[in-house]
Amino acid sequence: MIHQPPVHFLGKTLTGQPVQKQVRKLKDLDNIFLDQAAFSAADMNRVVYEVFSYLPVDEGTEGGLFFGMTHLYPGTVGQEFYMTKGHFHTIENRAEYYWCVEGEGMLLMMDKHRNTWAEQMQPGSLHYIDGYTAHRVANTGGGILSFGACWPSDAGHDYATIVKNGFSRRLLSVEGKPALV
Ligand code: S6P
Ligand code: ZN
Repeated sequence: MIHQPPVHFLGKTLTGQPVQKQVRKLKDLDNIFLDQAAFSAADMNRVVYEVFSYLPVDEGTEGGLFFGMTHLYPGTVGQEFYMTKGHFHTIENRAEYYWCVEGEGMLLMMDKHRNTWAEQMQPGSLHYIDGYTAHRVANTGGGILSFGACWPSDAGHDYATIVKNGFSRRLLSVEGKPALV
């Protein structure tokens, strides 16, 4: 028997069933940015990023894989670039791949000892995120930043640790250029 694939990956996005679309607005990113005054003054309904995920098995299934495309819009809050919330995986040893399709960005990673480093994202860059490593992406360019992700279906997302403690370093826009401080 020959089957049509249920989901199509069209350049930058996914179509078909079951694709889940998630929209994160500024109001969903409370306690993420450093400059709380700039954050409060901003439009809370501003869309910061959209994620299209293909979840072919139930969340929590051991041995399966999920696939996602994230579109992160350009912008800043105070001196910080628009960025994803960032997370550890709930099953901490679960790894992930990110790869950049369009735009310019920075992948921030932080290990369990709170050492933080960054990798530059540009079209074609492939990023291996080891287990036990928090990950967050910032859009450092003037256009949209689109990247793919592939992660184990039982990884889960621990956002709370990042909301509470943040990353140990921040990516700031200093004279328009990214600086990890
Ligand atoms: C899932 C994977 C990505 C992110 C997406 C948004 O493990 O890392 O699909 O969910 O880039 O980032 P965040 O931190 O809001 O989940
Ligand atoms: Zn992840």
